[in-house]
Amino acid sequence: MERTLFHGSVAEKRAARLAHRHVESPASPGPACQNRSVKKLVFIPAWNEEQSIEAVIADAREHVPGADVMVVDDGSTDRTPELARRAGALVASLPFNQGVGAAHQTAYIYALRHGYEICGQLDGDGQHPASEVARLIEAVEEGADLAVGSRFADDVNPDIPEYRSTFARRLGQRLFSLLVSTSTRQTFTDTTSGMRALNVRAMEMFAERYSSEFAEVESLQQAVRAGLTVREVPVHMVPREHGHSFITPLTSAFYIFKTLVVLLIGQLRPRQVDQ
Ligand SMILES: Nc1nc2c(ncn2[C@@H]2O[C@H](COP(=O)(O)OP(=O)(O)OP(=O)(O)O)[C@@H](O)[C@H]2O)c(=O)[nH]1
Ligand SMILES: [Mg+2]
Repeated sequence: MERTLFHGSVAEKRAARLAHRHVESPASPGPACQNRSVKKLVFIPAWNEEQSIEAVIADAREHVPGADVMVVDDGSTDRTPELARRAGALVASLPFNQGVGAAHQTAYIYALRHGYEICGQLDGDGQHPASEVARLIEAVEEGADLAVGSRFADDVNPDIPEYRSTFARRLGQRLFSLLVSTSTRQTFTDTTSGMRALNVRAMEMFAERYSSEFAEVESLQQAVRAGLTVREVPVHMVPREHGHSFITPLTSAFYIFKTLVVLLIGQLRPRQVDQ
């Protein structure tokens, strides 16, 4: 049975827009689920990631064997959807590129409508080892509403090469961490991390309202201020092996400025709980 998720006009319009996506079944069934007690979806937002998508799907199927794997193809113009289907993933195709936040939100809506209880997410460029996403899912199973992988926290596995960011982006990340930590009264070291796991409570919130542009940073502020339990888990991430980052120094600077404005506005919204 489908759940009715959208009541507000903005959310309704967004849902209608996202509903244009086309979800196709995998070409071959995934591996046998080891733990079927909790229905899990691992999804991968992907925009022109044909060089890495098959390996990312294989990694997800290996390390989260009880989960269904879905690629949210964000209007790719390369062979990303075709290769994803061939690798055995479900494919949700957005009709045109809408930004990573819309890709995330599509997956949350899909997960809720199809009864998934936990959802894990990792990028399509191969920077997020699925074994780390499995640890985030564990954190949600242990009680977190939202678990976020942090590449800047301590206690990470020394066997995986360390992720390096540019100086400008590290500076921006420090600034976001400071602002989000102040706003939420909780310490966050990696506010732009797209490696996450969520339960139904968090998915419902983000299905209703989620920024397409400031997805990762704003969602942390939004979740904590709404009273959700958000846990940061130390993880390793690796540099991109293929393709190119969609982020340039100029877009970084502009993004930092716009995110600061969004966080300040978020700070003005009423807080739903006092911690
Ligand atoms: N940038 C961007 N990424 C998208 C979009 N839609 C889906 N994605 C996917 O979102 C993930 C994150 O994008 P990246 O450009 O790798 O962003 P990032 O990991 O923060 O940046 P890098 O560390 O430079 O790779 C990738 O899997 C993209 O394929 C979009 O519209 N813009
Ligand atoms: Mg990336």
